[in-house]
Amino acid sequence: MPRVTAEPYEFDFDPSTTALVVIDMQRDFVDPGGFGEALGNNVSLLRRALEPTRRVLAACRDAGLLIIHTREGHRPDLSDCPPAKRARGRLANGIGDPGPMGRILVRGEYGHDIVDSLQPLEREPVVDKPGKGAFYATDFEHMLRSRGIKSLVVTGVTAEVCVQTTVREANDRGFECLVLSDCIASYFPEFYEMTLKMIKAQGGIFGWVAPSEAFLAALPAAALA
Ligand code: TIU
Repeated sequence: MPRVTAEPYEFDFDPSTTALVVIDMQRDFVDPGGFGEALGNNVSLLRRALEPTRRVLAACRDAGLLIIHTREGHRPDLSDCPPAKRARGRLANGIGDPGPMGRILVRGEYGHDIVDSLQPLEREPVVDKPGKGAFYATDFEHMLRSRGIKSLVVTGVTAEVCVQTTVREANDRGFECLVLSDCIASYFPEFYEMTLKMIKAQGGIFGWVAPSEAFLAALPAAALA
């Protein structure tokens, strides 16, 4: 079984029961001129994760791993957006309002979609989620269970919000999560660092952490081809 040199100890995984999860790499969070930047965030901190994630995505495609992408957002009528979520932040332009790249966090809008460099292939499922976690109010868990998935290799943004929420949800459901340290990112450097520390603390309370290089070194080429 492939073994990744990871923290707090080695991460063993079977490629046939492992999925790559790419969380919310959406234009509105990551691209210059999007919602995230309009809120005053420095998107370059998020963009650091793009190229390592692109390499991991390519390698997982070659290896034949299941790849699932997620997007945070809502139906155009906002019927799946809790009023509390919409009100939070007292934003002049918040969820559902016109933004620099279309209506903010609304499905079908340009800004809601995934960045060009990480666009899903036709065969790769995309989970549209109304919350921060990928499991809440989606068919994500059903897809993983249907495919016999036991382990998740986790990438995406932001570290402390959608990545952590998803990893915590996955952990409680019995999935083993390896978080790739250079493939997640936050607008807040201290939140990024603390996310990695939290996940691997106490003997891996939520999972494992490794740089993508360590995962790629362990991933057999064409594992499932
Ligand atoms: N995808 C995700 O993390 N959604 C957020 O709202 N993140 C923030 O950091 N705000």
